[in-house]
Amino acid sequence: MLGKIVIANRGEIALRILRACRELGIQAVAVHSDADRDLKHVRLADESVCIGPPPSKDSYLNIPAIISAAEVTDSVAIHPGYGFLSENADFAERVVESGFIFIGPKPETIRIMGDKVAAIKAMKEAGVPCVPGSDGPLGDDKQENLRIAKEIGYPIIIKASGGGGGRGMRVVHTEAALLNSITMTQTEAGAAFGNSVVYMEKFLENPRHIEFQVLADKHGNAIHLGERDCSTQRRHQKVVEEAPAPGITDEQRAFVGERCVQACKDIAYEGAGTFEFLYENDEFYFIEMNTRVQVEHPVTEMITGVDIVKEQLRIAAGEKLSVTQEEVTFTGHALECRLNAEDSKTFLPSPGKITNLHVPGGAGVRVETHIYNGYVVPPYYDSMIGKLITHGEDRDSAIARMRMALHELVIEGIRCNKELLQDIINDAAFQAGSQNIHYLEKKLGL
Ligand code: MV4
Repeated sequence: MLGKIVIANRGEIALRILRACRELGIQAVAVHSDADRDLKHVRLADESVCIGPPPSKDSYLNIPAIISAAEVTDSVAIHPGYGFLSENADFAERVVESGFIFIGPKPETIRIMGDKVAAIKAMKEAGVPCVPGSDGPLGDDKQENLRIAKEIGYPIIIKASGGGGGRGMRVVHTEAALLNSITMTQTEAGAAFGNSVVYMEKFLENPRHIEFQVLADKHGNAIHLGERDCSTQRRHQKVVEEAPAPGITDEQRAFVGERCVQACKDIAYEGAGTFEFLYENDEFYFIEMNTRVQVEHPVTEMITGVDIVKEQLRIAAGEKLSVTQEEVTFTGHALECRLNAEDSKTFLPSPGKITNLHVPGGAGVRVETHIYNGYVVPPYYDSMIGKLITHGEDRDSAIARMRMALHELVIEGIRCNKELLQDIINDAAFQAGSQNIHYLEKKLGL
């Protein structure tokens, strides 16, 4: 197993990674900004190193500072968590070049998946179902672009190859608007991502967002852990996630899961990964792959019993996956609510001191958070302060436990989105399941 690792992240995921290290007997180094000295995992880690001032660009995105921290602490590996440098191929490359293990896929794999055109090409070749589209970058032949769009059929969506996660996209409803929209998306993409390559897809009007979790080791073994439904989102920020996705059959799960597994083998994928799909009219369409551990990984852990972060650490150490596909079973249903330090109605961030905290508990309730009574939520970072996860024998039971967990939760001193989460959990439309990506924004009247 790994001797000592650097946790290159903050908040709940840093604590989650620290706990996995403890279970596996790995020493852990917390790196933190000046604003994060009081983070729970910093107190609990074996060692800690301050890597810079509060702004992320000077600390959690400061590549030399993080690599230096690994050097001075004699660490052997770096876990990037999610966000920050987790999907930065240049960072992964410099980690490896500096003689450390990057806990994630190979830098080349991260680079391919960050290039959406290349990612879709690789997945299509591997037999993963994709959205009908241009199957490559758009050139400057106007007639050819008009022809491709006509063949796909309007509405179409133009996406930046360097984008992803909702950045750099434009929907086009008519032929008259196409050429201008292509030019505008190219210009914006060039400015935002330093890459003006764009591609075209059929625009799906009311899809669900369903993603498959995979794990792959360095010995050519790959498995899937089923899917999560992440359709309940606002402005590309997920709010509630669940596993399994309501209404998805065992046959659909096995079919799509096996294609994801085959794709992992074809590209020699290593580590944890997520295949993102849009799901509409009983069909799955691949859109992007994430090469990191995701915020919502616990719902998959709850229904499979597989510890995804421990698997990441084992894979990085060169061990084989601890389970085979045949050993993966799906039990019950899990929900996750993201707790944000923000106003339930205005969504304005609400940093500050937590003056009173009561955390829910009981059977089937899991809380992933770094906050504690007296903790001060800093204003510099993402507003997510924790996650409530519930598991039950079926969806209704997971919902009932989430209702109770939210009722038990007390956070005072700052605003949080507990009321919004209660509104969703108590909404008949949510309870009916199979909400699509527009559900929450429509509910909020946006
Ligand atoms: C789409 C789409 C409809 N049709 N692609 C947004 C985030 C990025 N990962 C892909 N996104 C979308 N791609 C086609 N061909 C609609 C979205 C989309 C979306 C997707 C998932 C979750 C929330 C979303 C919100 C708005 C649009």
